[in-house]
Order: sequence, then structure tokens, then C-alpha cells
Amino acid sequence: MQLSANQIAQYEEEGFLFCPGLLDSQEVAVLQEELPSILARPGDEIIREKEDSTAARLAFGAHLYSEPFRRLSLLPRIIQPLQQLLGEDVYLHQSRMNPKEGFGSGESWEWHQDYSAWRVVDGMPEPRCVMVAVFIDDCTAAKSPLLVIPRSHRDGFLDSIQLHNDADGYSLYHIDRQTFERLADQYGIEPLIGPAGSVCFCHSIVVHGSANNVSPWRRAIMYLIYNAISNACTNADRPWFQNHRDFTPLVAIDDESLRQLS
Ligand SMILES: O=C(O)CCC(=O)C(=O)O
Repeated sequence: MQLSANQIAQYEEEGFLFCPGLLDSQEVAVLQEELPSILARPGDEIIREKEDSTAARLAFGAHLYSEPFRRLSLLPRIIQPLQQLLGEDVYLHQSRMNPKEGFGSGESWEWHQDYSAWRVVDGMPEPRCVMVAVFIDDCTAAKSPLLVIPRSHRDGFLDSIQLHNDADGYSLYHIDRQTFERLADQYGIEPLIGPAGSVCFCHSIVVHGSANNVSPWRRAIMYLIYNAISNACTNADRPWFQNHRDFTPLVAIDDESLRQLS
């Protein structure tokens, strides 16, 4: 899939590009069916919610141990737009599934720029990477959607960050209250809402966060983080599932590959 000049301009202007229904219902069903076995894994790659250890908060690296998610990460519908947006080949720096379980188990996320941890911890030189949010479930207003501050990438990398130990083994750098208020007043806040299979290409320094999911429904999003090859990380402190060290340029697979698993 090639993005149009208008779509590229929109990404650059707003800091994100939302593509509703990029995956069809067969592809979504394959991914949804795979999810429970990923969340049930016993390893450190699964981070649990603090208040409910039966609920997963994040599942890192699923594209490395799940065939459906491996294929998802290599679809031309995803890889080609990234090559356009970044102007070069990409590798996958990190993937994380956020299942955002219902009944309040899926807790909130402080306002942050994803790039902070990659820069401070992983040594990523520039914010030349894209966070691709793939909706595994419908994301509605009731299910605590991802909230973004459009255009906030224009303020660059914010040094007003504070370390917040979010869960065992996972740190989040969130922005301070004053900066958040200024950005929200200036640019507003937008919820990312759409059916399962929608995909959002987000700039890595767009400020975002989310509230507790108090609905009874799960709201899973798979975040695939692609980095420009020339921007590879220099630190290897974090484990394989948070900071991938294979900088080989990704080659897209057949666009039917995920659907073929249904
Ligand atoms: O999916 C969400 O609710 C927020 C997750 C998030 O902000 C992140 O993983 O960086």
C-alpha cells in the first residue's frame, strides 16, 4: 500500500495518520484467536497489572513467538507506508500488546512520548521511528481509547520527563503536569476510535495516554515500533523483548499471508 501525498502531509501535520479497517474481519479473527495464548505466557515478556495480577498489562515481543503477529508485522500494508514516512528501510525495535482488560483491570497510562525510553534507555539517536497501533478489538469511547495530543510532535522531544516505575521491569517516562496542560490547551486531545482492524501510524514523539478501562470489554491494541535503519539503538541493556538488536531491513511478505491463516 502506498500512501498518497495528502496522507503523508496529514501525518507530518498532525503527527498521526489513522487508517480505518486496514485489516479485514478474517485477519482480525486470526489475531483475536491468538491473543489468549500470548497473554497466558509465563515469561518476563508479560507484564501484569499492579492491582490485578491475573490481567496482563503488556505482552512484549509477540511478533517473535506468534506466527499471526509475525505475519502482521511484515504486511506490505504496514511496511510500505513506513518506508515512505521515514524515507528508508526499517527494522522492528519493539512490539507490545496492550490488552487493556475490562472491569477496571486495564489501568491508565500517564501522558508520555514513547521516544523517551528509547532515547534514555535504549540509546536511539533521533525520534525517527513510527509507532503503529493495530486495533485488535473495536476501540470505542466507552472502552478507554488511546488519547493523543495532535501536533504535539511539533514541540520536539520534551525534556520535562519524569521517571515513573509503571510495573515490574518496565519504566515509563511521563511528562510533567505543566507541560501536559500547555500542550492540551494548545492542541486539544483526540481519542482514537474505530473498528477492530484499524491502524494508526503515530509519530514517536506525539504525546499520548489513556484512562482506566471501566467497561466490561477488552480493548486490545498491538503496538509495533519500527525504527529507521540509520537510527539503530546503541544500548543493549534491556532484554530481547523490549529492545530488539536485529537491525536487518525488513522485507514485506505477501499481503495475503495473514489471511491465509484463517
Ligand atoms: O493503549 C493504551 O491505552 C496506552 C498505551 C501506551 O500509551 C503505550 O503503550 O505507550
